[in-house]
Amino acid sequence: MKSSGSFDVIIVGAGISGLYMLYRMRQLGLSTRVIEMASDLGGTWYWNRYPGARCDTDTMEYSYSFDEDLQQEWEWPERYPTQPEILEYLNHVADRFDLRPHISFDTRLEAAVYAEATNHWRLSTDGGAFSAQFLIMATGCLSAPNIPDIAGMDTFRGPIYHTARWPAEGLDLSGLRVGVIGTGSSGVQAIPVIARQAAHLTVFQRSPQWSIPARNQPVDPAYVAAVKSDYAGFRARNRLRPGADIASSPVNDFSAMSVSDEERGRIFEERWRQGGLSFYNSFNDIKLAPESNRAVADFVRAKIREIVKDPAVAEALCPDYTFGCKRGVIDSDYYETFNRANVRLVDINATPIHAITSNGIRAGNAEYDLDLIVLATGFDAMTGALLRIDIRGRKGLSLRDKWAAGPVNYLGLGVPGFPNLFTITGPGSPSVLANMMMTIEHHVEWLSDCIAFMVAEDKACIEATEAAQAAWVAHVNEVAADSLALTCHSWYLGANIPGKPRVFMPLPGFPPYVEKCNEVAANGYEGFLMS
Ligand code: NA7
Repeated sequence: MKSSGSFDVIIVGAGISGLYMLYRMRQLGLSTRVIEMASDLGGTWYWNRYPGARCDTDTMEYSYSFDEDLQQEWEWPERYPTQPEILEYLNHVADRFDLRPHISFDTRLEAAVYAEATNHWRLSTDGGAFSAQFLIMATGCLSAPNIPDIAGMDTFRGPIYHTARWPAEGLDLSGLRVGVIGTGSSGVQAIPVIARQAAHLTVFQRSPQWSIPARNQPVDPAYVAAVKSDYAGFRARNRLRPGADIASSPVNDFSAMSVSDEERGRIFEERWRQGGLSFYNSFNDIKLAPESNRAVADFVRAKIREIVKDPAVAEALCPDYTFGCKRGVIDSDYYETFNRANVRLVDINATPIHAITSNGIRAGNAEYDLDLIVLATGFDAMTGALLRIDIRGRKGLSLRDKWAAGPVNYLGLGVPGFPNLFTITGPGSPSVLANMMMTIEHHVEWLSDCIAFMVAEDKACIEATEAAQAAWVAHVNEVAADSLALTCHSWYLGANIPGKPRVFMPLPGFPPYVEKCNEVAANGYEGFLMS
């Protein structure tokens, strides 16, 4: 439904964050509207329909915890939920809590301007004008597709699809020669499935990938029963953990270098067999200590060489950069796929892509004939979705100008100069480094409590102070400084987007972040000015 009008709260985006925020705002009795550019709800899980798309977090953790009946009743079939399963779940949630009538679909926010006289935001969309006291940006941190600028893209005679813009009706790839550019999480999930469907697949790899076997499997009914016997306790314990998937495989709280070579190998093997991102928990320092990092890197490279039969292909698939400095990737038969006769790997570092032609892709001295090109090239992460909208705060200050040298804010939630505007999973938030679902719930609950406080205290305006921002930015930089994640080119740093400022955007450390947010609220929203 398209519409316009004036509301207490406008939420931008009907994904996991936006739906839960809407639920909480309705509970507070506030007039609320969600505006969503897609034709239906789901956010990430609406858009990412590429073959093999699924979440890399355990299904028992990747669901809302706010309603006991919901979490008891919903059943997930496998260890990792697929895109259609998550979309079905989110649709169920929207219907169950009567959220759908409050969402305007097919409505793209173009500009948001803060009106100081009324403390309201005025929004222009392609579907009408809106205004609201509070503007909640639930626009997602991996939602603005990165479309590379490759010469000749408009000359290709076949279709070109970004993985996050895959046709809803699906694609029949049988008999086609497909080219995939990009080997991040999306590419690594899509490549094995495309290889099984297509006549031929050419993978254009810029950076080889550190990938761990997902070991997806049907859920274990005994495990599900155990979790459901005390789901609240399970969630509460997870809230004290830095990441997802740790419940079943906790961090071994000792250094990789504190054990013998034999014991280290045994532990890596055990975690490799278990699969999933908990492989990163094999030891407590594989992302921090260079020697431990080298040990895990050598282990994974040995696995790649063992799996991939052609030694030259295996070498091209072996990363030489820090293990864990990019977002962790898990797979089902990714490296194995390169043993198939219909799959070819093109290392575009050795032979760069020069152009897309009418027939395919020209890289190095070769031209690869293709019928379809897939861009698994990722996203303008964390800031992209926000900065594609013209957001103007006090005195016409533009968010694009404010963040020209990189994003700055307070708690990853509020930006000085932009009163009554909040971001969920934005820069400075720990979301992408932690359990995404849990951090989203945390942000939404904290913001709902803050707005309830303002309503109770009859406050019209809240704004983070410059001093709080300065201290927060210094804190994020200090925490991130120890991380090996700073040592390579990644979307955490904006390094995947030409011209984007190189700033480490997420905050490492979810549980301490929650403590800090609690402290801020307990001290009357310290660091924010309310009037
Ligand atoms: P990612 O992880 O950003 O991966 C994108 C991939 O595309 C990666 O291999 C990039 O290489 C490659 N890429 C990007 N731009 C280009 C150009 N211009 N030419 C060639 N190759 C390119 O995105 P995903 O969608 O896979 O995953 C995003 C997140 O979703 C993931 O982290 C999970 O949290 C879920 P690069 O590594 O930059 O050299």
